[in-house]
Amino acid sequence: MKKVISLVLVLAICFTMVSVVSAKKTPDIDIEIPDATGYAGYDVEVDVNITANKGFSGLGLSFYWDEGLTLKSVKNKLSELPENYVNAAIDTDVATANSNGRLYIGWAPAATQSQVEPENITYTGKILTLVFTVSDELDIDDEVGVYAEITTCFDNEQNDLSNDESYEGYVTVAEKTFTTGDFDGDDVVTDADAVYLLMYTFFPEDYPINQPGDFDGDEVVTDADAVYLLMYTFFPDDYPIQA
Ligand SMILES: [Ca+2]
Ligand SMILES: [Ca+2]
Repeated sequence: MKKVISLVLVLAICFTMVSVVSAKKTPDIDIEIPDATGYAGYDVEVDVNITANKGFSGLGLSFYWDEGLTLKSVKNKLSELPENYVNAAIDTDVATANSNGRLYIGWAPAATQSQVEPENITYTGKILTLVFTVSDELDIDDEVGVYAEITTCFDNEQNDLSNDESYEGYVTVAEKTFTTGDFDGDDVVTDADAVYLLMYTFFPEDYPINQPGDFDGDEVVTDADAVYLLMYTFFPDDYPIQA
């Protein structure tokens, strides 16, 4: 009989534990900053993803980062907002963010249209990409952090969805093993590399690139960069590429 009772107890404990574990609440809002690999003196892209989202009508994020990273630009992926939203990320002033050591980004219903009840945004996925320049004073294997906090988050009934979490991702400095401009990996920069980069712009999965491909400095990799690289092969002095 004792054995039966202990068995029942054990089972009861197990069930309790299972229910405690399964009752662990999914956060109303959650974000992640995946780790990235960078090269000293080069730009590195750090993504910010929303991984859980109950549905918000306002969201404010605050970012800061370790010395060794300088914010260069913010690429905003949360562009398809409902009509009555403003997108504060577009107004981000990178110079101010660098001098303050903080970047604030927010999304909220536009004040002028506040009579229209805002929809809740339930988007999950990449919301923005922070582009940093990695200091050329950093050494291989150095790790520099990018940190985020949710400063405000609410839904269209003004329920507070924010939390006290802080999120972090790290850029690890790797040894630069590529020759700048050499996309096909034969160690010399030729028109074949410009063609490779052009193919990348059409079929990125079939033509993966081993290094940053933005040569004209507009922060996106397009056919213009392939043309720039081609011009470099003819006129390297007029079309310099980062060594
Ligand atoms: Ca090559
Ligand atoms: Ca470009």
